[in-house]
Formats: sequence, structure tokens, C-alpha cells
Amino acid sequence: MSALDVSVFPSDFAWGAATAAYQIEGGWNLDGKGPSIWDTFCHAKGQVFEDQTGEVACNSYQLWEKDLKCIQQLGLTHYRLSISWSRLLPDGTTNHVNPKGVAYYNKVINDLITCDVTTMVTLYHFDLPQALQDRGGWNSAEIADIFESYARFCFKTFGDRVKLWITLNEPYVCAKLGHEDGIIAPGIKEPGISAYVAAHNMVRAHTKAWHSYNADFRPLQGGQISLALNSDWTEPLDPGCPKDVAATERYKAFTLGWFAWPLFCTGDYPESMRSRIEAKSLELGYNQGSRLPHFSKNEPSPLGTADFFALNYYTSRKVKDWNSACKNSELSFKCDQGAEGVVDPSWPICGVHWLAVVPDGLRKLLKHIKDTYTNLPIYITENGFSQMGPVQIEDVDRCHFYHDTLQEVCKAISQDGVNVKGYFAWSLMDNFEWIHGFSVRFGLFHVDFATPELKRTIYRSGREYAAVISKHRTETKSKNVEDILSRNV
Ligand code: GBH
Repeated sequence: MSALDVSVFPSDFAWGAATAAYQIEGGWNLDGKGPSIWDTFCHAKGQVFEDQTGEVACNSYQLWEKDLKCIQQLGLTHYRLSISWSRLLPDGTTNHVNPKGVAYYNKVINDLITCDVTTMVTLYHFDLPQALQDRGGWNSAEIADIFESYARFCFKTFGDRVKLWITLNEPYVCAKLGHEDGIIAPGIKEPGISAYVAAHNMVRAHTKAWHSYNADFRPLQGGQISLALNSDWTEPLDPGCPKDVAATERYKAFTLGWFAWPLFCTGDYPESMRSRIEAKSLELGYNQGSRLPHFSKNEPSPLGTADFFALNYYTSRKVKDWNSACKNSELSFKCDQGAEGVVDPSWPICGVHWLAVVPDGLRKLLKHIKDTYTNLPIYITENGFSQMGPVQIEDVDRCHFYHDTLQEVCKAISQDGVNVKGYFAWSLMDNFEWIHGFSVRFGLFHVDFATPELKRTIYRSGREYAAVISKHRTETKSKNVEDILSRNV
């Protein structure tokens, strides 16, 4: 294994780890917190592994100091956390503010500052206030204004100290898995319709929040704001087969392109997405208007509403044509897309079934983003490796994974000229992995969920990540000293 050349990373590189409120906080009904759609989803039995819930999770609501110790032990320069919307605003609106929620996040942010750690805050990581779901959630047009008010409240309350904001985490996942497949909260299964509406309202919500920040907060607070997009890297299953090649382009358009095209390219969805959906509607005799909404001329455009590119990368897929597999009468996202992604049998699977380990996919994806979307700085806001079954504190496979991945990031920076500004490991510690509950572990720290102390223990991969960070910091420091000395002679 070749050593990692840390000098390739810029001196101000962000070394981070990420978490999300519902996955770590617990305290689901403490101190005035309102329920979120994940509370509801977990409480309706049969949806999550062994009917587990995030009621307690890592109990970060009460054990935050333990998390802070972990952050310090790793030597992180950055920590990405998410705010539980319904902990701050129990019914989702600014009509009722929960002071204990404000106090909790103030403490977290202030402690991080004291420890010289920069905070990146995600406003929405899958946990919509249930009260807003009851009003139609992401399928209702009014949600965009409500989100904007929530975002403004957070900028006003925390923006003097928080300079890196993510509006929404993975709108693709929320739209497709939450509103098409119905396998995550809010569990809506309206194939071919609901995901497009939900996604549209998420883009509108993000756009309004960005414009608010840009006009009313940036001049004083000077921060940056984006949204986090997840994407696999994809290549045709058979590169010599034109159908697979075309399917791969569609796959890209219907996943990353769905959100990146409006923000970075045209202010609208990819043309191929629009034409496919129109054609399918016609073919199926669907005549209740366009299933893919249009951006209104009366609202601000999404184009240009990201100050950096935030990427969550986990895995890769080989893509094959899916057109002939669609039944004539089927209305669905997948048939609109006409493509299927499969795992290459040569790729190892780590833990959870979907996670094929393909570190070099990250390098290719970074280059693709640079070439297709933007030259803005890129933060890798999530990337990680899971364990299932017996716990291995000496997680050698995960160590290799982080090493290989950071090696690919190096190549992206030094050979492809990609402007990568930071890397956030998913996750700081084992946590509630959505429908898989606690059976899938992504942490740099192990959490003992069997005991109420919820003890955190560093994995070997955590120690190695800490060593990389420390090496980079030492080298940059001595380089700075050299620079100063050489200037003096
Ligand atoms: C991230 O999503 C989330 O932001 C984070 O909260 C989560 O803990 C982390 O991943 C690890 O899962 O079951 O075949 O339908 C990553 C993107 C997209 C990966 C949906 C899992 C489901 C595949 N996710 N995908 S499948």
C-alpha cells in the first residue's frame, strides 16, 4: 500500500466527519421537541429493522460532551451536523420557538468554536416536522416559504458563528425513496408522480433560502451556502452497446442531473428528463398535466444558488437499458428513466447490500462534476464504509477503504485539477442507520448501544484517520515556517 502524500491537500483543507440529528440525537420527545416524520415512520411497526427507532440513538442530545471528545480525539478541523427542525420549531413554523432547542444548538456550536472546530450545519436531513407533513409536506407548494422562514430563523440565530450551511441533504433520496418507493419516511408510494413534485418543492425551498441568505445575511455574516447532492459514479454495463451508453446518460440526468442541472447549468431540469417524461405520459395516456413541474417565472431561479458543490459519494453502478423491461401501463420513475444500475461482480460489498466499494469512482465523479457542472470548490460532505454483524474494532477493511479513497482524492486534486476543499467521513460514530436501524455501523467510533452509557470507542480506522489529519497539519505548519524563513533571507 503506497503511503498517502498529504502535501497534496491544500493547507486549509477541511478534515471533517458528519452526522445527522435523527441518527444521533435521541431525546425524541424531550424538552418540547415536536415529532418528525421519522418518529412517526419508526413508530408505525414493520418498516425498520427489528422495529428499532431513533428515540435514544447515541443520545447526543444529552451526551454531546462525549461527541465533542471524539471530535477532538480525531483532530477534526470541521464537523458537519444537522439541526432537528422540530426541536427548534416544534410545529415547523416560527410561530412557536422552542428555547431549549435553541440552547442545545448554541451550546454545541459554541463548544466547537472553543475547540477550534469549524461547524457545517445542515438544515434538513430527512426529518421533516410531522406537523408539516400533516399539511402535505414536500408535496405541498407552501413548504418552500415555510422552509425559507425556518432557514432565516437559523441564519439569524446561529449565523454569527456558523459560516458553512447546507440547506437540504440529498433531495434525491428524500424524493425517490420517500415519495416514489415509500421505503423511507414519509413512506409515500405514488410512482411516477410524487417524487417529481417533492423534488421540485425542495429545489424551490433551497432556492428561496439561498436568496434570503445572499440578500439579507451574507453581507454581515459572510458565510457560504449550498445543498448536498448524493451521486453514484456510473458507466455503461457494456460500453460497446449504444443502448447502455444512452441509458447511462439518462441515469445521470435522472439522479445528479435532476438537481445539479437547475442549479449549475440552465435553471431547469435536464432536457432529456423533460422529454422522456413527456413521451412516457403521452404513451400511457396520462393527461393530467406535466408530471415534471415547471419553474415559475414569478419566482427566483435556482440557477447559481450554490456557493460550493457539496457531494455525498458512496458507491458506483454499471448501467443497462431498462426500456423493454417496462410494462406498457406502468407509470414510474424507473420507466421514465429507462435505466437500471447494477453492481459489478468484481466489486467487494461492505456491510449493507448496496455499498459496493469503488474508491476510484469518486475520482471520476469529481472530474465529471468539474467538467459538467462547475469549477466551484467541492466539499465531499459524506463518504464512508459500513460494517454488519460482529463488531471489529480493528476494522482493517475500513482502514484500507479510507486510505484508498483519500488516495483517489489526492489524484483528483493533483492530476485532474479538481478544487476539492474538504472531506467529511460518514460518520463520526455508529448511529441509527435509517431502515437498517443499528445493524449497520458507519462510525469512526464504535457505540455500544446495549448499555445506557452508550460508550464511544475509537475504531482503528478512527486512529488512522486522526494520524492522516495530524500529519497534514504538521507538514503544513512546518511548510509555513519554511516559507516565512525563506522570505526573511
Ligand atoms: C447517506 O445517503 C445519508 O445521507 C446518511 O444519512 C446515511 O446514514 C448514509 O448515507 C449511509 O447510508 O436500499 O438499494 O434502495 C447515502 C445515499 C442513497 C445510499 C439510497 C443508500 C439506498 C439503496 N443513499 N441508497 S437501496
